[in-house]
Amino acid sequence: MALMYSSAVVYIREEQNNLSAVLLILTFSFLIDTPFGQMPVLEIDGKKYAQSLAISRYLGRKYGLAGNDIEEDFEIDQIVDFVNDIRASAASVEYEQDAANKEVKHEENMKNKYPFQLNKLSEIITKNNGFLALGRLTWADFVFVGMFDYLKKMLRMPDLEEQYPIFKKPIETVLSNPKLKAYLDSAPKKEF
Ligand SMILES: N[C@@H](CCC(=O)N[C@@H](CS)C(=O)NCC(=O)O)C(=O)O
Repeated sequence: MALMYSSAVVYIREEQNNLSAVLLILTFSFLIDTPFGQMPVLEIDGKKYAQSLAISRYLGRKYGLAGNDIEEDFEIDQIVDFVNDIRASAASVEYEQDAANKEVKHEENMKNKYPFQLNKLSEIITKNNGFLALGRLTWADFVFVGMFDYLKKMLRMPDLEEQYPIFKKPIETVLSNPKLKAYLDSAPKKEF
């Protein structure tokens, strides 16, 4: 982090009066104040909570969307890790710098990874009556739905929920939560 900060300072010196340099230093100054130099960060009463899945698990436990024992918690954790594996498969393509390699990696995933991963996820959601785990609403559903637009983009499957119709169930359930709906309706729209 100190390294990031000092490189930003050097950059600023080189790019005097350059607005992007100013924005860069503001971003670094902001991130330097986070637990791991990364977003997202949740702050409650001055305490900072980092790491998206740890935050999701914490909120799930806090608000009654976790398992009732360690076996149930395990069922939630394992499906969340699996959803995160799908995200990681797609992210490894996106972060490939070489354009030709990027396409090769995408085609490999389309052939060898995504069909298995998405069919398996679809099977599990079907078995759980439209939920990710335990046949009821848990924080895993929030993780999946929160990640869904990102997944569609990264997997290059804009019709993902049409290809796997059972995915619509957790989406409908989570997004019909009145408080969440009100929040999302009033939040600024962001295109991926
Ligand atoms: N494992 C972390 C990863 C977080 C992460 O990679 N955050 C990115 C943004 S999505 C970040 O803040 N990177 C630092 C930067 O952009 O300078 C999590 O799930 O919260």
